[in-house]
Amino acid sequence: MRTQVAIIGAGPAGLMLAHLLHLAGIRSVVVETRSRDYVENRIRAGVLEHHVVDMMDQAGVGGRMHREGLPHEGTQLLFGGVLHRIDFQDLVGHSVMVYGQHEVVRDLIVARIDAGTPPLFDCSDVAVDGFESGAPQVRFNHGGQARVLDCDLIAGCDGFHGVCRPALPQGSWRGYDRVYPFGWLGILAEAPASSHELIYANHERGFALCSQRSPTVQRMYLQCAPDEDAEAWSDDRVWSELSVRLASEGFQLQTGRVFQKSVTPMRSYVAEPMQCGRLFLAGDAAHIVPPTGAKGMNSAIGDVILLARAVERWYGSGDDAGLQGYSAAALRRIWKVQRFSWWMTTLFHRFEGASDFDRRVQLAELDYVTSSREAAAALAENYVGLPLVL
Ligand code: FAS
Ligand code: PHB
Repeated sequence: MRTQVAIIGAGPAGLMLAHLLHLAGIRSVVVETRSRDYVENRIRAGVLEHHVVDMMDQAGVGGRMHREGLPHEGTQLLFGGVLHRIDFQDLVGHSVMVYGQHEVVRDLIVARIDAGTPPLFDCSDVAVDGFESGAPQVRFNHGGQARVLDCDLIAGCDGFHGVCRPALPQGSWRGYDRVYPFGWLGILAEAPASSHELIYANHERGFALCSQRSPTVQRMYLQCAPDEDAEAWSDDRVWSELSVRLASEGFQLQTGRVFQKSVTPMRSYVAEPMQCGRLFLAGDAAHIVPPTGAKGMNSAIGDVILLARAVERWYGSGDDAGLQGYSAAALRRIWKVQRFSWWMTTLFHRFEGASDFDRRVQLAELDYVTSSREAAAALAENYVGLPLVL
């Protein structure tokens, strides 16, 4: 087999990259270990930055997003039992779209199939090689057959637990890491929205987030221990804790049947550089953030927009400046995303062992952000999405 760009991973990064390259007339093959059903039903992110919304439209895959997604022009910060609105549209002239990551994945898979180049699902024993010698190769099994895919470039979009980052030569890269002492218990429930906008709550008992997936499905989160057993949380216990942490004047928690429950650990991680020879990392393969800033999927797509432009320039004119500068350009934005995600996480979560002074400073920061237009605008600018090229 031969193609121009081999893409490892059919998550948002890999699928969006394949689609953008297709629109530029560049051939690619997506190699994915899981089944189509698995990747289309993996519940993760829920908020699209305005750049991602625009890119979905420009790429011709935004139709269902506009029909089924929920535009949000602001968000609510809750502390001391009082809700404070951050008005994105008024402060920075942009909004976000509430539309599940799995929906984005579904839309992009359909686009790959319509283009006649469906991802290769259910692959195994995936290995990447030759990316330092200028003759990159991907080996894998598919349909019971050993396959070798020769290519010009490899895009490592295989997530945090993939094979591409570990394939980087020892000593050629390093990781920056922060593990948080808590996780999020996330639920999906058949219930109408409890709030017309997301609510980020700082409460003595811990963080809570009220989000949604559709007018009839709510997405809610509770700060918990990083190794919490989701099954130890009955529906009643979840609703009871959410009602305490989200309590505020005029707020009425809508409850219903919980049909999905899981615990996500919290971690910040960056691998530098994000490239080696003809191998380029994008998305969770290179960096992860705590979901407090709703940046995971958005920064993955931000990476591949940069990478697709660089690849198109290289094939179009032989100019490899974009490819050579990809990691530096992506990291300039990634580290600002890391900062914001870390800041939002420290602002809203309860840290065991925090002193009374720390707690007062946390509340003062929240008071500042909700009483200073400039501070609120800084939050809004980061939340709706920093410029793709900084
Ligand atoms: P992904 O991990 O999405 O995709 C990588 C793909 O590569 C997967 O399909 C995987 O099966 C495949 N793969 C792995 N190894 C492979 C191999 N060896 N060969 C071939 N394929 C391979 N972000 C938010 O913004 N908000 C959230 O609420 C949020 N919640 C999250 C909850 C969880 C449990 C997790 C793990 C992440 C969450 N994230 C959230 C972050 C998440 O949305 C990621 O940032 C996003 O999926 C990144 O997209 P990709 O880089 O494409 O990686
Ligand atoms: C979600 O809806 O899953 C979601 C929204 C905002 C976040 C994290 C998760 O910051």
